[in-house]
Amino acid sequence: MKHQIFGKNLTNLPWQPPQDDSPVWRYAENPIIKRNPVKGVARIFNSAVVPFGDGFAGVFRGEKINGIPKLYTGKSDDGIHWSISDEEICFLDENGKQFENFYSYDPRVIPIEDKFYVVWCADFYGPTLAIAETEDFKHFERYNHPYLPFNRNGVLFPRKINGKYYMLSRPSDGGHTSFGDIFISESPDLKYWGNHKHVMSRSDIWWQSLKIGAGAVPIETDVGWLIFYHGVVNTCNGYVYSMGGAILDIDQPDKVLYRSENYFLTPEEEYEERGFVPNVVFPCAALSDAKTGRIAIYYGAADSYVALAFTDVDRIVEYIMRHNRLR
Ligand code: BMA
Repeated sequence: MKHQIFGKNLTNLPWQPPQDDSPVWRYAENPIIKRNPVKGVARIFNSAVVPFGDGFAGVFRGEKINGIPKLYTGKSDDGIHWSISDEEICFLDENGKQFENFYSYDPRVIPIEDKFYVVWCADFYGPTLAIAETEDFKHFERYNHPYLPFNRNGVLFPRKINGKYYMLSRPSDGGHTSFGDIFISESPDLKYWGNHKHVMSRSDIWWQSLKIGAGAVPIETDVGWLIFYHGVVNTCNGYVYSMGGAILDIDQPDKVLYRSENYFLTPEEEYEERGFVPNVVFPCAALSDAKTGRIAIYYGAADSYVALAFTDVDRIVEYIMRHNRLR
């Protein structure tokens, strides 16, 4: 390997070798979670998974049959076949009282030291970021509203940087936001956030010209933090969501070192082009194996399914550098 991932080995990472020289390639058996996966849940998509015990665990966005999105846990031995709980996650506040809200969606799960942190979009006089911690995917302690409305697409870095926690996010409006850049905020304790900085703007490149939002947990590499994010273009038939990537400076993660002008995936398969909301590829998680450099990306497809895609550190880092265009 020319490039290196700094992280844990994950020998049971889901994997299929590439068939061509695409920067990212889809799992042949996609989608891995189909419609009506659990009683009372019509669709699971935009969900996040992590290594847990000998297998994997995740937090899933389940759109209930009344149309309200809520979060559900899931377990898997291989990262591909998932057993999803039919009970919504019950979040407790720091005094042990139930802390729920009207809706919850687009979770990311970030392992930091010996805990897992869930960041998602919840209702607080409009959509904004919520944070909870868990060690066992059974008990979840939710922090009192860490962000003001409106904000979405919050993703924590998987370790402290210069002694602080960092979060990427995308300030928005209360609806189907028609603008948006990626910002970064820092915190001493994950509860109080400040020292906000701008990281990346939407671009004049068409696929990411309307808005962008952080997706998977950043992966630490020898070149910098590798991020997979979504970019949106507005067309005469509505928004189209694609996946792209960039590399941020290791010690100053508000600095973009490289950014691919090309998308890695755009809606092309039936399960991406057709669904509850057509033409959506929405990454929310990435698992990596430091030993082999392999990366598995989980993304929501057409607001209807969970799908899986792969790349490896050499291929994706080289691709981003070769197609670098910062604006
Ligand atoms: C965004 C979010 C995502 C969704 C996307 C496309 O605003 O709500 O959850 O996947 O729209 O509908």
